[in-house]
Amino acid sequence: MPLISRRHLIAGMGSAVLLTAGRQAAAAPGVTSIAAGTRIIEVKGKAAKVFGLASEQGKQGFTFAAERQIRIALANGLDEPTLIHWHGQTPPTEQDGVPGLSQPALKPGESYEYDFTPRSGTHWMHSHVGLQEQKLLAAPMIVRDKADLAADEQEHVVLLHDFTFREPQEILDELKSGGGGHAAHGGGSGDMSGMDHSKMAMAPAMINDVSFDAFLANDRTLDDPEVVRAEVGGRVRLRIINGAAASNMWVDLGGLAGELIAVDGNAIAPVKASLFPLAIAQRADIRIALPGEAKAWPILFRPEGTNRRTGIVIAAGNGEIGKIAEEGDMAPPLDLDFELRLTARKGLAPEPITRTEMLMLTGGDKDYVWGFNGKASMHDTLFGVRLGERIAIMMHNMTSMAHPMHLHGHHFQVIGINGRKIAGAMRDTILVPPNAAVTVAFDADNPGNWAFHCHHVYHMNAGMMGAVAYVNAA
Ligand SMILES: [Cu+2]
Repeated sequence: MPLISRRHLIAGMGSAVLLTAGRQAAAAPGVTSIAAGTRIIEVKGKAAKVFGLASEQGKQGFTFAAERQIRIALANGLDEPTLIHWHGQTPPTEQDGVPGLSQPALKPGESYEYDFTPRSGTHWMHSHVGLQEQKLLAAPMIVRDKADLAADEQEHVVLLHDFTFREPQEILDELKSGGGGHAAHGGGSGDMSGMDHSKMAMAPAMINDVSFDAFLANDRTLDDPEVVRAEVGGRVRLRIINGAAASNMWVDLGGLAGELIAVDGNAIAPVKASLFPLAIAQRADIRIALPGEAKAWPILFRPEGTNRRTGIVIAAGNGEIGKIAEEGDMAPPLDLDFELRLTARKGLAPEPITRTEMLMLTGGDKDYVWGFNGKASMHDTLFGVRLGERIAIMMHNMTSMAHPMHLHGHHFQVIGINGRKIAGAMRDTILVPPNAAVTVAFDADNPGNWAFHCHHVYHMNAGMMGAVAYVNAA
């Protein structure tokens, strides 16, 4: 490895990774190195030590061209075990990065090489160990296909986070001890005043069970937002990733209109709007044709159930950038109205469903135990499937909180929302709001043991995670 890139790595990652960097030097040509390490960011004028996933160039995350095989050398530069899941990718099961299902976590200083065929789209990678995601152990993983490369547009990736200065374990302990979700619920993060009550579910819903110190867009808050310089009248494609641990958000283009062209890395029939729901772990590719004037437009990301927000600024020409307030209108809870409007560009092939599995999403009582069908899980098998089957999963949320449900190793089509049949989007994560019933279908074409879980990191660590296991028996 040339000295210059090592220097970048040192600058980007701190000395903890230096040892690992030396080892990475031996990586074969064509292998992309990525190191889990610590880094310092500034949040509201205070230094915060967080985790990160830096490439050799010191950049967080990476971009691939779809045509080439991915070879990734992951190095653990942390002083604790970690393992990274390639969210949205469909590698062989042993490369999926889930301890207990695919491979053991990497100990400090250990490396592992991954080697799989990439799936194009806006994806990301994040730790699947404990609560590390809350400490920002996540980064974009963009795979561009031929059409992306040919498009006459400026691309910009935005990774969203919710941020706390507290130790995530302390938050989980508090949630588990002091009256469940309500413990951390004071302080207004779930304040319903000013809410659009027509959007409320039948049961009293809880929107947020954790209060955050800040919300970040590419690690920055609105007092110092990232500014994306664009051409007057130009075209911009935002690849937005909700990497928050526990916050569903709205993407608010303000005075601009955009076209949602892909969700979770899958093309859809474009939908024009200014406000788009983006649940935890979901991705949205939004194409914006900028008006023909030199002006700066804030793009806001608004966590549901709060008046807080984060954002970036798209500045066309010499458009002047004004100060943007960090508080605004109360954002209503996400619902599935928008989801009903989405249609996959390429859905599942017409084929009968082999079997429908029913899953009740349950829990969230005072003990803060979450799970399926009344039982907390972690790596337990929820149901078995056989290679070649078309499986439908009908989820019914019996709890008072929304759950962004993620299936590993597959992309599913949303085929039913509250009893209404649709040929919806292909996704890997779907939000199931309180009282809602959502049905998804997928083809069992990737043998293994696959995690199926709520992507709210505290719910997941409190039992709302299980496995879909391939079985051979006839
Ligand atoms: Cu959940």
